[in-house]
This record gives sequence, structure tokens and C-alpha cells, in this order.
Amino acid sequence: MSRPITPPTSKSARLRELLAGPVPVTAVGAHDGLTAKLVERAGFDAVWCSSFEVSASYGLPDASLVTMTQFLSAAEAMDAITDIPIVADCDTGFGGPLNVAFAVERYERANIAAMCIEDKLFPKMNSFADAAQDLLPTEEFVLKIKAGKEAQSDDRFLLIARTEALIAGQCIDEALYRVHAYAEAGADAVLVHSKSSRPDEILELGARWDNRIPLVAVPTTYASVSEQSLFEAGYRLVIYANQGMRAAVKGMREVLGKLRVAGHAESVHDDIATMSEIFELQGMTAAFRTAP
Ligand code: SPV
Ligand code: MG
Repeated sequence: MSRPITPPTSKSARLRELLAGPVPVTAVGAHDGLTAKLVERAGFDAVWCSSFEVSASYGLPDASLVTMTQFLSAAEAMDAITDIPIVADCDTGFGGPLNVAFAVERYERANIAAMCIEDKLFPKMNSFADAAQDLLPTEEFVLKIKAGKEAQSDDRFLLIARTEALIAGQCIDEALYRVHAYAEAGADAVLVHSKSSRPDEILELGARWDNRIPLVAVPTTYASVSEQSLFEAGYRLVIYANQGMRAAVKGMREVLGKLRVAGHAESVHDDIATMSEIFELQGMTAAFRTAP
């Protein structure tokens, strides 16, 4: 396959630097440029281009329905208007090892700092959906990781492997076995997902991991755990995967409901951002200043 024309930006180097640092690295889920910008403005280190959020932004289930091109386009929009690294959630890698290699080339070419692929069967269902969460055999997922790592042309790009072992109801030993295998295959970090309401299994797995490569956590259901506790257990990257979109949906629903009942725009005046705030976020102010 062809090589990227332009080298990746230093965003991947920045992410590596952060992951080697003394404090937890935090990322928040987004689905477009504007939401990524808000994540950056809030002071987080990175943006998680969430498959759940991007799918939901089309009004679709997070079930391998959105294509690689659509996911990549969302990640590119995020990257273009932020200075922080984008970690792209690439589900199962859009197919087999060849598809993963193709995706790595395309994402690297688009200057995306990191890609994350997970060890479920294609088509996958969102990890919290009450549906089958079947795992790909470890050896087969290892082939995907190897294909991805071989396809990258810049050492700084990161391929994060994600195990859904705990989501699939497997024990910590099985999850740990997969974490080892994925690290051995060349993954730059391993995301261990859990839908437990308590952080116990995530913390235990971290305590039993030898810290060879960083672990990544997504504390959506075990929400009370602190970034610091996760960090101390070996989780270098903490992803708040979807809180932004859930806030937006709640806010929009409330405002639209109020507007519908009141029948005039002033009823929601104090509940919404000003036009100038949006102008500023979309760079309108700068555009006006340079206009003739
Ligand atoms: C996402 O945000 O798309 C994720 C996290 O992969 S989860 O929704 O928990 O699967
Ligand atoms: Mg996802």
C-alpha cells in the first residue's frame, strides 16, 4: 500500500510524552469539530473521537453501521481546529488485518495521533448494549495489531488495542492474558473496558499488570473512581467517553421543550450560548478582522 505523503504532526509525539508523564492524561469524547474544540477549551489533554458519539450524531446505533470514511472525516474535522491529539475510536478496525492496515495508513496520513481497535467480532455492538458481546480469538486480534503496526510509517503514531474481555463476561485472568498478548504484538497501549458499576476489576487488573505499556480506562459505569486512583493502578489515559454529548442532548431537549411551550425565543434566552460565543468558537472573529 502507498505511504503517507506528509509526516504525522507532533500530536502523536505529544501524546507519547503525556503518557510517559507523572499525571493522568485525560481525553473526552466528541463527534465533530465544535465538540472537540469544547473539549480542548475545557482543558483536557486529548479528544476521543467516539464511535458511540459519531454514530449517535447520525441518529444511528453504535453497531458498525458508520463507515471508516465517516469516522475518519469526523476525526479530521476535530484535528483541523484543535491543537491537542485526537485518539480515534476505530471499533474493530473495519474488518480484518488488511482493513486495519488500510485504516492506519489513512488515519496517519490525516495526522490523527492515535487509533484504537477492539477485540470484538465485526459487526460490533456498543459495549453497554444488551446484546451479544462476542470476542475475536486472541491470536486473530494479534494479527490485526501486527498488521496495523507494520502499516504505520512514523514511529510516533500510536495503535491502542482494546480488550472487551470483561464486557464479554470473561474473568480478569482472561483480560490480563489478552493485555499481555496485545502488548507482545506491539500495541502502544491497551484499553481495558468494563461495564461494572465498581472499579474493582479494573483496579485489580491494573495492580497485576507489569506496566510494560500504558493502560487506558473508560470510567463510564464505575464513575466514582478518581483519575488519580486509576493512574496509581497503571491507567495512564482516562477517557470520559460521552459526557459531552449527553450534556448537549439534555440541554437541547430542555431548551426545545421550553421554546415549544412558550412560543417566543426570549423564553430560552438565558439558557443558550450567545451568537458571539459561537462566532468565537468557529473563528468568525478572526475571519472578520482579516476581512477587507
Ligand atoms: C465510544 O465512546 O464509542 C466507546 C466507549 O467505545 S463505549 O461507548 O463505552 O463503548
Ligand atoms: Mg466506541
